[in-house]
Amino acid sequence: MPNYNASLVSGKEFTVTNSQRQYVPLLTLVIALLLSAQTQAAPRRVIIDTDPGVDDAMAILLALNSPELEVDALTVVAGNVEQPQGLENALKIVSLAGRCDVLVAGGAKHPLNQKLITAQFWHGKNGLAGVELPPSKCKADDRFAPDLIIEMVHAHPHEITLIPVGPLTNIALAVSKDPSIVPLVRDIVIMGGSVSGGNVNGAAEANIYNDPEAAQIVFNAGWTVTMIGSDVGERTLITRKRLSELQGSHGPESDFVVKLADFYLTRSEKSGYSGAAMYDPLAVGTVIDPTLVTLKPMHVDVETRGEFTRGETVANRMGSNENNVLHGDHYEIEGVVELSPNARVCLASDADRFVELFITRLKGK
Ligand SMILES: [Ca+2]
Repeated sequence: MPNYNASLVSGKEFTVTNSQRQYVPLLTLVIALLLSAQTQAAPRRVIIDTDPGVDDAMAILLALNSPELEVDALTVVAGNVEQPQGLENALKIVSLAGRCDVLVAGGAKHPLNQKLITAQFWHGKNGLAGVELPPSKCKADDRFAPDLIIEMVHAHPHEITLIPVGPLTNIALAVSKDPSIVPLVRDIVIMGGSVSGGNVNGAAEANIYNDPEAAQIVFNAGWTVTMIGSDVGERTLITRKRLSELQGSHGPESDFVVKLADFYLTRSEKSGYSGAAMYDPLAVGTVIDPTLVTLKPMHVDVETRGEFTRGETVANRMGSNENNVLHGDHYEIEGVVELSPNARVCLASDADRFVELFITRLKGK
């Protein structure tokens, strides 16, 4: 029997006999199983820094139900609700999911340099759309959240991805106390900011607006921040039609998500949206599957002084600033000053594929 030409690898021809050919499908299956086992064996460690929060709760449940992630801890920051309420909410969410193995720690109770602004208007009186979950069977960790972050990053160098989905106070406190964690963090993916207008006002997105000084510290800490902004979150909507797919599935987690999303949709519809913005869940989704988003390297600074723009993320798309030099009574442009990117800014998402992922992961849970 003649040999047949099996393949060309790197331009070099090789041949496989018919007797060898029968093993090719088997070999392919073994390789696929090995790759799949490797993927399952090495989920990515994450710490979610959160102010739960309706969309926080959805983000946390997405993470807890995704085999690509190992959620080591939830660290709670004041934001949508006061910190004690946020801590109680986080504990109830992990308890609902039967995941008391996830550490839950309370952190900052107020922003670095301004008064706390809470958001019961958007998230309900208790931050969870008024849904009363059963008391938590899980207990809070005693450590202050920024200290827990520092300890865990040192315990697992280059392994932990931080996913901050609230004001950046806890993260700023952690990197200010111990800047050596910065190169030891594998990645940091935030929900916050925008490159095309805010959701608090014309300029600022809520998480950045609620602690601009902390955000400026975090963007310039020396790592590359992946920024999933509100402008993309607003184009990544869960609609009533998609929500109906969860309605019939009846598990404690999916029932909870249906109630949260219903409240959130009602509020969003009153504000003219056709669905509810998946702000925090999209940040988690980006860590699960980076192909869901389009990212562009840019340098981002946070405006901390502007009368109308405090809390705006100012993203430089050109990678440079003009260099203006004083000549007598006027300035003259003398070339440009290069700016290194400190962020990967999300410009777009594959919204349908993300919502599909979200529903698939929560269905029947
Ligand atoms: Ca949040």
